[in-house]
Amino acid sequence: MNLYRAALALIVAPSLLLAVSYAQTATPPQPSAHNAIVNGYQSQWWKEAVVYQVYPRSFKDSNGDGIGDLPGITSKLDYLQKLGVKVIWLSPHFDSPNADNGYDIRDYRKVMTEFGTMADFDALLVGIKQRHMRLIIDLVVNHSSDEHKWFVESRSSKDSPYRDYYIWRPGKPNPASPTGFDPPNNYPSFFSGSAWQYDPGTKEYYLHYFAVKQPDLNWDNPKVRAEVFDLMKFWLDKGVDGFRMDVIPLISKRAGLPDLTPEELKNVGKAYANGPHMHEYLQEMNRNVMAKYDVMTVGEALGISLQQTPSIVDDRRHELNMIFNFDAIRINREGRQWKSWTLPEFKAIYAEHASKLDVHSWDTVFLSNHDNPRLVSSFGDDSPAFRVASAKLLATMLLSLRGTPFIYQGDELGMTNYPFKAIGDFDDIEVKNAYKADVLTGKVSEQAYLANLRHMSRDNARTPMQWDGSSNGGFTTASKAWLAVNPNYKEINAKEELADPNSVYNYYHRMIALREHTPALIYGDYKDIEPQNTRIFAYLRILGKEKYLVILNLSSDPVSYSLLGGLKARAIVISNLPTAEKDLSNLKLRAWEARVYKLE
Ligand code: TEU
Ligand code: CA
Repeated sequence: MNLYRAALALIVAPSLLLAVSYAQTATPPQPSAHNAIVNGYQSQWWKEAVVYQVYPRSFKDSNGDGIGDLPGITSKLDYLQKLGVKVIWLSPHFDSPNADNGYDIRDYRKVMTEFGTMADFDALLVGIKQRHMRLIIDLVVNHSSDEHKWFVESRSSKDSPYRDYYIWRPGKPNPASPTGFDPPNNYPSFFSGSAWQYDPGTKEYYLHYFAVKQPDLNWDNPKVRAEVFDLMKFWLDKGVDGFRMDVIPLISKRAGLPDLTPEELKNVGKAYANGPHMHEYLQEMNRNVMAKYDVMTVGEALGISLQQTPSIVDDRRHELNMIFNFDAIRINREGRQWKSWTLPEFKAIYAEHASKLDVHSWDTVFLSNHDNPRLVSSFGDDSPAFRVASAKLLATMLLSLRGTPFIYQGDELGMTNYPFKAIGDFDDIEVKNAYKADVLTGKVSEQAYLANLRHMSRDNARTPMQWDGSSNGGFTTASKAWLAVNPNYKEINAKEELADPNSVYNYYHRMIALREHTPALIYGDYKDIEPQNTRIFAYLRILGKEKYLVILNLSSDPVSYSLLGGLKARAIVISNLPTAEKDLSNLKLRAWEARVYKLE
C-alpha cells in the first residue's frame, strides 16, 4: 500500500468516523497510558487547548429581543474557529429566573427559554464538533434556584422527602426581631447581608451563600450527590466534553455550622471552602462520572489557596483536572475595594505557582472572566495610545505562561471597561445588594461606591460583544440590548479587527497558533529571570534544548533593558511591535512592548 493510499486511508477513515460521531454521543475515556509523557507531564488535550469563555447573554442575539442566545453563538462559530481556540466554555445556559444571570438554575436538563431550545443546544454542539472544537458547560451545584422543584418541595413542609436536599435550621429565639428569631449563626452572604433566609412557611431558616434565590444544596445527603452525578451524565451523554464547576470547594459545610470567628469573617471564602467532606465528594464524583468519559474539569476554587491546590488537582488524587486560583486576578482588590499593586507582587504569584504545582498538578492561566473587570482596563492601559499594544502584551503573557489559558469573550478585541455613570446603569445583583447594604445605609458615599464600581464591577465584562459599527455594535437588531453596549463600539469591534492584519484579534490568532505548535510554551519549565524589576516581566520556558524567552514591558514608558547571563537570541518568534533587535544585552523596549525570542 503506497504512502498516498496510506495517507488517503488516514484522512478518509477518521472523517468517516467523525461524521458518524457528529451524531452526539459521549466520548469514552482515553486510557491516559497512551498519552505521551512530555517533560514529565502526561500530555492531555485539555493541557494543549486554549479555552474561550462565552457569556451567552452578551455574545450574540439572533432573534432581535436584545438578549444573546444559542443560535447567536452558533452563527459565530467560524469566528471562534478562526481565532484558533479549541475549547468553548459556555456560562450557564439552563432554565433560570436569572436572579444571578443563570447561576441560579431552576431545571438542570432544560435550556433557558431566552437562550433557545434543546435543539438549538444540539445544533451548537454539532457546529462546535464539526469545527474540531470541544464544549464544556457550567456545573452550578453548590446551590440551585429557589424556584427549582427540589426547593419548592423542600420548603413546603419539614416532612418533605426533599427537606434534606437543602440546609434548614431553626433560628435563635429573639422576640425583638421581626421574625421572632435571629439567624442560626453569623454566616454572611457573598451578596451582602446574612447567608440565612427565614421561611415563614415552616418557620425555619435556609442557607444561601449567595443570593436569597440561590439556596445551597445539602451535599451531605447522598440523594443530592446522586442527582448531581445523573445530570452531569445527561449532558456528557449528549457529547459535552466537560465542566467548569461553580464555587465547587464550598459544597461541604462545617459540622454543626459554628459561628465564624472575627478572623474568619475577614476571609469568608476561605472559611466556607474545603469543608470536611469536599475531597471525598469530589473523588466520589470522579469515580461515578468523570472516570467514565474523556472529559475536562476545571473548578472555580473560591477560598482555596495555592498550597491547597495540589490536593484537588494532583492527577493521582482523581478529583479535578485543574482549578481557577484567584490570587493573580484579585491582586487589584481588597474585598470589593480596588487597590493598586506592583509588578514584583504580580510576578511572585507565578513564581509560586511554578514552585508549588509540579508535573502532576496542572495549572490555569486567566486574568478575566464574567465576574471581573475587563483585562486591558485592569492589567493593561486602555487609553487610546496604549490599548492595542497592552492588549497584545497581555495576550502574549496569557498564552505563554504555564497552564491552560482561558480567554474571555471580547478580550480578543481589546474591549474595555464601561463608563458607568449611575446605579441605574448596573444589572448585577451583587451591585444592587451592596448598594442597599452600604450606600443607602450611609456606610459608603454613592460617589465613592460608583467610582469603585467603574474599576471593579462584574458588569464591565458583561456588556454585549461588539461585532461591528452598526447600532448596538451589531449585537442585536433590537433598539435596546439587555445591558448597554459600550459606546466605544464604533472604534472597537470584530469587523474592524478581522479586516486589520495588525489587530488585537489577529495577534491573538498568531499567539494561539504559536503556542499550539511550540511544546515548550505548553509543557516547558517556567523560570522568572527578573523577579524584582518593577516594569519588566521576563521569563523562560524551557523544554529540553528548546528555550524561549518572553520579555514584557508592563509600563507606559520606554525601557532600556539589558539581559544578563549571556543568553543569546536565535530569533524573534513574535512581537507586538515591529523590531529586529536580537542583542539581549542592549534592548530598547517601547511602552507595553512584548517579544518572544527563541534562544540559542
Ligand atoms: O462566582 C463566585 C465568585 O467568585 C464571585 O461571586 C465573586 O466572589 C464575586 O462576584 C466577586 O465580585 C461564581 C460565578 O462565577 C458567579 O458569576 C456567581 O455569581 C457565583 O459563583 C454564584 O453562583
Ligand atoms: Ca435573543
